[in-house]
Amino acid sequence: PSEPTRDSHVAVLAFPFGTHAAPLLTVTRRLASAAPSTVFSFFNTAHSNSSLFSPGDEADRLENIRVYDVPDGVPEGYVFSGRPQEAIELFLGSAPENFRREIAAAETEVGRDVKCLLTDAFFWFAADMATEMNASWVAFWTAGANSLSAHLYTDLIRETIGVKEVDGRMEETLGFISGMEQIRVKDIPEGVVFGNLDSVFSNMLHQMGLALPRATAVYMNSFEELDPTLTVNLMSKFKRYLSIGPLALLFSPSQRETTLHDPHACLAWMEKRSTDSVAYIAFGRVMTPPPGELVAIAQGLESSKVPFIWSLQEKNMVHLPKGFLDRTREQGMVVPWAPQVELLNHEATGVFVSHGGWNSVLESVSAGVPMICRPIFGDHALNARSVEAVWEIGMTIINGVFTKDGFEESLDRVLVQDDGKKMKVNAKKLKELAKEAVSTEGSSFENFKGLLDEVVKV
Ligand code: U2F
Ligand code: KMP
Repeated sequence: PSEPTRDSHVAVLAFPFGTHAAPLLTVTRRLASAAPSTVFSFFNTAHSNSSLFSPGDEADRLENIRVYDVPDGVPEGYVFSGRPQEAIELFLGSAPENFRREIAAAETEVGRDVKCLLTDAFFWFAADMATEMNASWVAFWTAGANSLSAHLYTDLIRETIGVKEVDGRMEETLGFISGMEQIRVKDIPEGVVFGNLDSVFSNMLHQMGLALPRATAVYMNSFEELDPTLTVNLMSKFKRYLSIGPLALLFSPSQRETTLHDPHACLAWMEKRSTDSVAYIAFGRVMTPPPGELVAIAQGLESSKVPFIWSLQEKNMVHLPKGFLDRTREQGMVVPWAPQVELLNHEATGVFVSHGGWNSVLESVSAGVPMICRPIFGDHALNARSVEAVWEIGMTIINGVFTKDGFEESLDRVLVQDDGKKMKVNAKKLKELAKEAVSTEGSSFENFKGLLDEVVKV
């Protein structure tokens, strides 16, 4: 049987680390179901693909999404030295040529030239690729407006603040960028004015900031009303700037792409807890606080007696104090993976203790849950600063890192004190704005139509 005719062909290029590929796939699925006659070829490493698509999932796949594996760039027999970002650097080193080759193969298979590159915004080289291919470039920034702005304005920030010798200027604010008045120099991701400015990763972010104004459209998992001033600012910098989130609200739990995965029965456990009482703790996929801080979290939980669900990778459980799991069997549970969105939306959840990764922040906003943030790297400190000082829906952990007393005091502030009540009220207000944004004729609803238009037009 011959393939049905397709009007267009979109190549989707995923960044296979952190929580980047999953939201890109979510958006691809939405676009593909809205444009059934367009083919979407999804390029990602085999490793990342295997975490996105479970083997029995085949039936779930849309007919117009084709999934391709691209090499991870690790040479045969390569021995990892353990440097941070080593895997990312190897991947990026060969990504442009690998993507080019796989796209050419897909064009032959589908029988249509690619007319649009829909990529993670990190892939700044897609600007040139799109020009060569006579295709459009639509870029997905998977984090928030503040961090996007930090990379877009990197040269301006460097000229204004200086580079490297910035120790004395850490508390200064970025009043010279409209919408970043509350952000301090110390909140900016490393590699902009401090840290290693010459790493592959820092260079990628800098090049990205220079290339994105060439994109046909830049879109984000956020909503305009969350950062109204920055939205206006960024709209003036890009050809088209589209906030289409929160993605977590675009799909009711039953419609979400993954069938609910709750092997440890966290949700059943929640049923027995009272309203706003539980601390949900999780730190994303990339890094966990060091062992000493995991101990401090455990001690703080035990002495505060706050009921908890703690999502902690299996390999880190050895760091928990002796007997902790036994002693807290009634108080809470430690699980290697939790249904985060569903837990945040459960009325028993009172606080989200997080590293401040963008997906987590927006999921907390969407659920109206206040946060305690312990930033680890990249955009976390910017997100934590917005949570604390811009939206006032939470706080950065007292002392900047987990200590037993600081954690206990932070939990008390959010769960018990008047301060925490204000955070909750503000979080609920943002949740309402988020719901409006994704409802019919809301800003994100309209922006999604704009995105669809940019992606499928031939
Ligand atoms: C990178 O993000 P991370 O993986 O560090 O963290 P998040 O953006 O917070 O995303 C974590 C996701 O994993 C889900 C959770 C989020 O969607 O709901 N999850 C879950 O379902 N169950 C669990 O037990 C634990 C997590 C990067 F590190 C950040 O700096 C960036 O902001 C981010 C986006 O670019 O990508
Ligand atoms: C590994 C990762 C990420 C990272 C650093 C790593 C990642 C990510 C970011 C990031 C950096 C600056 C930003 C926003 C995000 O950094 O996934 O402004 O998104 O070592 O996986």
